[in-house]
Amino acid sequence: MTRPDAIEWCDGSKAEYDRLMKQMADSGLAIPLNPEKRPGCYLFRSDASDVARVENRTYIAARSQEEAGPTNNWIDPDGLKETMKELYEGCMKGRTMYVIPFCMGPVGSDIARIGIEITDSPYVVANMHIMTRVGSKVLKALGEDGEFIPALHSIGKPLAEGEHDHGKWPCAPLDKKYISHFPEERTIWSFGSGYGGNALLGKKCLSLRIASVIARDEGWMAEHMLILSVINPAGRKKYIVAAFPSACGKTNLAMIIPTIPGWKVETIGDDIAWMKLGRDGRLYAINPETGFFGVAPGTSLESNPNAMKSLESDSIFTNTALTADGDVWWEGIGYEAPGKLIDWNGNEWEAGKAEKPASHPNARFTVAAAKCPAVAAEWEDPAGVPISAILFGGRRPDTIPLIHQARNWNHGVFMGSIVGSRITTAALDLKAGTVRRDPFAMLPFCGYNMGDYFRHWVDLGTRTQAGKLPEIFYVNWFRKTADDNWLWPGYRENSRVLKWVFERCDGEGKAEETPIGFVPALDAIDRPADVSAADMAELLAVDREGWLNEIESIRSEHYPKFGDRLPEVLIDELDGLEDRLKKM
Ligand code: SAT
Ligand code: MN
Repeated sequence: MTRPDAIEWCDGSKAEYDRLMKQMADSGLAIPLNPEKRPGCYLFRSDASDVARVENRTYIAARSQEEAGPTNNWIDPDGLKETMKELYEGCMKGRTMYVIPFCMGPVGSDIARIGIEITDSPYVVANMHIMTRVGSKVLKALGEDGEFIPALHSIGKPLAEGEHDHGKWPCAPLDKKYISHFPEERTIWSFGSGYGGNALLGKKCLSLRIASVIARDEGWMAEHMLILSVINPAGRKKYIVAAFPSACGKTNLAMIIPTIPGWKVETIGDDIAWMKLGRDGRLYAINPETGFFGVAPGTSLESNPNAMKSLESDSIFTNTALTADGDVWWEGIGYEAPGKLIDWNGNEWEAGKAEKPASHPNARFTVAAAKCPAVAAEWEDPAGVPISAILFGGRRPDTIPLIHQARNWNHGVFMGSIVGSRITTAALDLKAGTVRRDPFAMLPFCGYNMGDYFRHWVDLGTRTQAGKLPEIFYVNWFRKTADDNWLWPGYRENSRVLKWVFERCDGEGKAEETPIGFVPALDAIDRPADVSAADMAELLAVDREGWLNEIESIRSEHYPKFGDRLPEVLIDELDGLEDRLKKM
């Protein structure tokens, strides 16, 4: 159908990676960075139309619209296939088709899944090498009749006889981009984009949208969560997963260096967790990926030293700025731009003179997890790590305290279902100041009806003994004072909150029972130097009026979206919360 000039099977070797990188550097698509500054690193600049995931071009093409549910773009699968087949017809002419056998999760783990991505983008192959396990070892595990998830990808820019890209990022125009999922067939078809989650099909497409459907059918969880371990001064270790909407610092938390003496955090993953009940009744998590595809702007030695150290070599940068001496630079890297730069569009850029940022706000780095100084020794354990706590969170300047703990499992599921961030600039259909709900941080990533997904979470709570389930918490690093200053310093100081979570999972840690759940006692969390006792009281207070407004917004705007698919127990949780608050 796609009629490539040549077909290459990817073996996942370093030689293959180096050969493709050299080929892309020779053609002008990749810019090798200065080997004295960033050995083994390359910079790519994408087309201006191809800089992020395209949610309005992302489809869940289930058999029925009801199956896709109220939060997904649904499209009839038969019609979509016809449209896309026309686009795919001859779309790889003049290019090489790469066949990438890849595995999400450690090869041989009983929770791992194999996919085969077919792509005409050598950039995708290189990124898949870092983000997944690619090649011969996967084919061997697949054997003659193993199961795999087919994932077809094309950048959608065939070349005519004698035509060349001339170093320009090839892709199709926005109205021809399709990121399509066929959940019943467990198949992915992507066309027209070469960027991130649109093109690296092992990530959001397979490990979240398709995997969430498989997980529902098989009784496990595919979640948009980081995984970390907290180690106390006595050397005891507990594992925590956390789901936050985008722009809440998931990667920073995953790699945090605690400010509290004697405490340590190690990284297992920064984006996706697959979780399954173990034979002992506890919930075990693996990170299906092998790398980090993180947002570069804002990443600095201050905000995330472990990421910065990981990026010293052997990394791919996309849409960052280039310095005169062949290094990368981005807004928030922690130092001034060293002289004139080349911006992400390839134009000259000078600090103070340019109107736009030098790097795109969604500029990315791709780097192997193994390069992170904080990576846990057990990060690839095929059995996964036992989870003690689940954190939900969002960007909420008011109402939601710094942290509170769920009363029980269903209350925790309720917390997950109301996750959201307050938006500061009006966007799409929302006014500035409203809360954009992003339940479980899965809004763009749940491959089926989200009401059924809530029920899947409720069901998990009935499948093991209560004492074995993780404790559930809601965190909010983003509280502000009435005059718009941060109440909490965030970043590394968030480790103080992780310490309280650790203690609560041990049945320790001082807490008060309130209408919204358990809240730390005023002296339970050691205060950072710039947080006063009064600040702490404000951070931990139960804002009765704020919560009653919150309940009203959930009851009238959020929950009705899910119709009769909304589990009854979540309404019970909402009613119970309201009753307790009214008695306060
Ligand atoms: O582009 S990705 O989907 O990998 C990252 C993101 O947008 O969350
Ligand atoms: Mn993500």
